[in-house]
Amino acid sequence: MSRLIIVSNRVAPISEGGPAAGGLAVGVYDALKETGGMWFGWSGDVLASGQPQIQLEERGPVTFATIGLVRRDYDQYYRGFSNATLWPAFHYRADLIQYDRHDFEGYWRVNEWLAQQLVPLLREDDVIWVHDYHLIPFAQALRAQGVKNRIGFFLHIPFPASQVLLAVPPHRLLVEALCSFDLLGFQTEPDLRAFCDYVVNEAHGEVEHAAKGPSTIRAFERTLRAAAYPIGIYPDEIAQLAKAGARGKLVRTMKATLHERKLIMSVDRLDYSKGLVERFRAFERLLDHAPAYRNNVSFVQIAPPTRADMHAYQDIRLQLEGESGRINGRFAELDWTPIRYIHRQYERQVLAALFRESHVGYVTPLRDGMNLVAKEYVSAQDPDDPGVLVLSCFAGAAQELEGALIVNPIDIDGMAEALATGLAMPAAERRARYRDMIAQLRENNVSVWRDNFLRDLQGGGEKRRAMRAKSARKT
Ligand code: GDG
Repeated sequence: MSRLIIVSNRVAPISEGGPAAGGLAVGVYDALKETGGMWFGWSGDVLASGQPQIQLEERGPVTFATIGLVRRDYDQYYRGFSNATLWPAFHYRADLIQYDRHDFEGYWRVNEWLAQQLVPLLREDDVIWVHDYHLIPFAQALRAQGVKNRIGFFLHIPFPASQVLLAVPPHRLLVEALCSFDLLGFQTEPDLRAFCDYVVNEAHGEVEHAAKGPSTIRAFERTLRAAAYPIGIYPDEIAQLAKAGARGKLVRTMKATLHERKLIMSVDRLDYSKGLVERFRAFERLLDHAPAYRNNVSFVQIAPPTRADMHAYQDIRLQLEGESGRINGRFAELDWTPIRYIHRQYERQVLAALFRESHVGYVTPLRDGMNLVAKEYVSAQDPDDPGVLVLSCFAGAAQELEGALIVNPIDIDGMAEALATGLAMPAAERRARYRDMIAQLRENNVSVWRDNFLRDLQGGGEKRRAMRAKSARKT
């Protein structure tokens, strides 16, 4: 069996017996343990001076290979082009795109440099799986250094419609670089369609859809394949965590403070793509239009900090602090705070238990590749008395979770109505919706996601070798 090489911007901190890692990290790490291999990426360290050196750490059949970034590379590759240009563009926020040619050059340079660091560690039959928007040029950089291995790419965030992508000045270079991979994976069919649309209409390439399996793309003098692979989680593990967490002191104390009031729960990194301001306003609209909910429902928003050294993230934080203060000032009573907005991280087990205790999971991003919180919320529910998921139509998860109350996060009244519907939904309907969604989550868990992607990546390689052998026989 070939070794698997995972390349991602950050290498997930996984330690046996240590704090539980997220589903994605666990799924990828499990695959690595089965095949043996390496996880390569940035260590998270930013060096003030000196030359970064690769650190290798062996854990059984898996090698963790990490490297620091010098300050300029961090600023240009990570804060700059990845997070100030690509992140807003790919989340349809053309108004927030910042573009600086030097940052773009830095992004490209760091990809080439990272590829150079990886090359000496590679073996001929390694299969390489690159993750996310920080590393779009990675395969092209490897190919330029003579690497012939199979290389796949999975995009965790949405792929934007062409008209939005065109706002990123080097859009053509980015798509050309994507065409150096052998297999591209997107979260959803709409993302795949957006990519194919660019290939056909902007790059004048060809797309051949298959009845089953990935589409074939011909563009920039390369042939590759692309498909949607919606990422999953391990739902039964979340259910276990939720049950165990419900017995914990923190969750019991929190429940006591509710005094039988209903609970609406949200958990998101504090990111402008997550639609938090609109969500707060829709909760306010509910209190406005349905006074019976005043002092009868509490909304808990956990929003741990992320990319806090960037202006756009400082702005959204200020905006949310303003909104939660305003709404609480308007409706709070001596014994009731309508919105508990908490700007910090909690343990996974605490989150899962809070999901289980709540009546509504309120997940309304303006755009999201998938949104694992939506899947975790459903998984954490008590099958006999489940809560209701209110889910944005712009989360990738909405393509699968048909049992959710699907809302448009721009429609404040619509979201307020969905909250009211969720809070009042009879148990039989809640159970039916839950059964539908949990079956889907079990069927498409994170192992299925990983295995489907790797099967297509490796299968593509076999097909290519057979084609090469056939043409060699002809000559
Ligand atoms: C990207 C894409 C795609 C959150 N707060 C805490 C905490 N979390 C965990 C959640 C969940 C994860 O972080 C967040 O995942 P999401 O999918 O919701 O969002 P992104 O971080 O934006 O992830 C997204 C994903 O990649 C995977 O492909 O779904 O669309 O944007 O697991 O539970 N975990 C802990 N404490 C917190 O306070 N322990």
